[in-house]
Amino acid sequence: MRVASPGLWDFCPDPEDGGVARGWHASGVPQGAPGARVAAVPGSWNEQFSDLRDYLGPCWYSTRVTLPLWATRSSGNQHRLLLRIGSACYAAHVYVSGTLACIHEGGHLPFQVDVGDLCEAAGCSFIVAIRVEGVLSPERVPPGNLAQRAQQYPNISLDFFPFCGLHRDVCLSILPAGGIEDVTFTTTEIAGDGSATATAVVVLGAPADAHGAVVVAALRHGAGEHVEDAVVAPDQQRALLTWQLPPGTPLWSPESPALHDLHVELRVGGVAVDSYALCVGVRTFRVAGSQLLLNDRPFKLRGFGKHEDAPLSGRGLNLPAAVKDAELMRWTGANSYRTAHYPHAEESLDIADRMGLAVIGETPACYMCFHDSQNAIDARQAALCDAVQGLISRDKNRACVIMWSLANEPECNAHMKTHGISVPPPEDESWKAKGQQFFEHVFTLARSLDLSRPLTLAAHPDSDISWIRHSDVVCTNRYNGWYSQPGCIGEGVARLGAKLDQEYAALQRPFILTEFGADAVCGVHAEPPEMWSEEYQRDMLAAYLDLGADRPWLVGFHVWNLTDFKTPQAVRRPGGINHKGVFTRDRRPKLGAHYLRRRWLPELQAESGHI
Ligand code: BDP
Repeated sequence: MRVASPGLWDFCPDPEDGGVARGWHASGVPQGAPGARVAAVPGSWNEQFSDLRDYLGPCWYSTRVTLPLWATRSSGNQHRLLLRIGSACYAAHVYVSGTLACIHEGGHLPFQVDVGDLCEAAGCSFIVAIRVEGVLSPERVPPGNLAQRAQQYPNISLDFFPFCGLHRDVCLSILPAGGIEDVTFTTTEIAGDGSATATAVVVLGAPADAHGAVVVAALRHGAGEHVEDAVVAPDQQRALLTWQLPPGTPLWSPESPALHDLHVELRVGGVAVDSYALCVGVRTFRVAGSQLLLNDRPFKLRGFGKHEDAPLSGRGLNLPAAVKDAELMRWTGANSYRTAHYPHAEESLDIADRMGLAVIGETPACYMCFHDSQNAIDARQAALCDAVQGLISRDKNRACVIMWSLANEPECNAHMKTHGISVPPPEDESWKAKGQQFFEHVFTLARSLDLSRPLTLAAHPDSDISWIRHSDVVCTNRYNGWYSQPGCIGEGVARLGAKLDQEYAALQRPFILTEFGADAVCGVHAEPPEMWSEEYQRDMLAAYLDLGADRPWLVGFHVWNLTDFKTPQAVRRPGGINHKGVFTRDRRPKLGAHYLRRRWLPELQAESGHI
């Protein structure tokens, strides 16, 4: 059940943070209050309101919800009523009818709270009021407002705008008490004859009673159906179901993204009391030596890093933009992308599952740094661990998600200097050891949650090798020919090739270039090519892609970026835009996009058997 989302909410900035004192948490934002207006949800307030473009402080959203009678407990139903918020950037205080239901920190991931009792007390109709703020702080992930000012505004070293607001849908879901709490579907093996083994672990919200329960799960694709069941013994809460699927079972891959409907039913005393349905793919993905294997066949990634960013909606869910971006990726012949630099909307993953785009799912840990107080580092580690848990539990059943990226470009001192942040003297190398401990903890957590996907972090060239060693696949972001060796693509790429060869010799595992590219201001041309022209961007992409020719361990190329995107204001960002997109922010192709299509589309067509 949707709660006025997508829709218009009463909205008001609250720079003095006096909303609770004024009673807005109980009565909602009054229409006549100074600054009060309506705001679109989902959406970023920074794109909707000129006076709030750079405002990151507290704002209030409120709406009245009226439940149908059958959804209240007074109807005799003992169900749970969960209020689910898809993404609030960065932190939210959620009030139901004036009572604080929950406080949540961290954007880009859903959180939910059982509001059954609060709603029961309030009756059928009540106010949901949410105070959202995106204040930058060294203790948040990503960090901002570090003691040293970044040379950009707002004061964050990130290269993407810190959009704020209710960015995804707000829903109420009604669940039976003690029903199906969680399902984890995994393909464990694909044998040489094409048969496959898959499992589902089903967890109940409460232990089964003295008579036990039965879980029945059907896996369907077209006319094929495979039904398994498992008994949940009294007092137990879990069931394990295993399918032996015959040869010929359709597998998920970018060239043939077969999905199966998984329908799970919980029966107590022979009566169905709950059911849950989701789409899954039968597929395996793993590292073998220096190769990636999808369904036990070598797989190479062609694609992009991309943001959630569009005019007007900002970082808010924009379904037409999500569909368009997937279409544009396919138009170039791409088969994959990375959700830089935070988890993207579930709807985007629905599209990727269905269209066959393999996804590297990234946490919001962009530019983690280790030069400030241990308290701040610990706070960021705790916030990142929450995000890792939230991300894996949200996306673990996605066929499209092949790998988790636990961070992007953790900061090393050399990198921080480029952001204008002063760093400890070179002899102080304590940041390396602090980073190593930090990543050891985070990678161990991720491995305890999901052993079926490789782990990585998208490294900066100067990231310490002790951090990178935690990765099953080395992902590395490189800008030779742009930030280093500017104007000299040939020299830059030659140096990069030599450096990558050394790194591979030390690390001996698959490498992916998760970022490379050049800013091209759409419409700027130059012959011979020079920086900021479309020709320079095109030539740089071509030279990087050529690096793969004699390096079989270089198994992926993700161009930075699919589209131009909004950034903080900085001298290197004309118009507050990063121009490394091969499409503009309004999704028009530059020369680089046409080049990629010429190079990649034949590969995609050959893989799909279309030529
Ligand atoms: C990389 C970052 C990315 C930036 C990119 C750039 O990972 O967020 O947008 O550089 O400078 O360092 O364009």
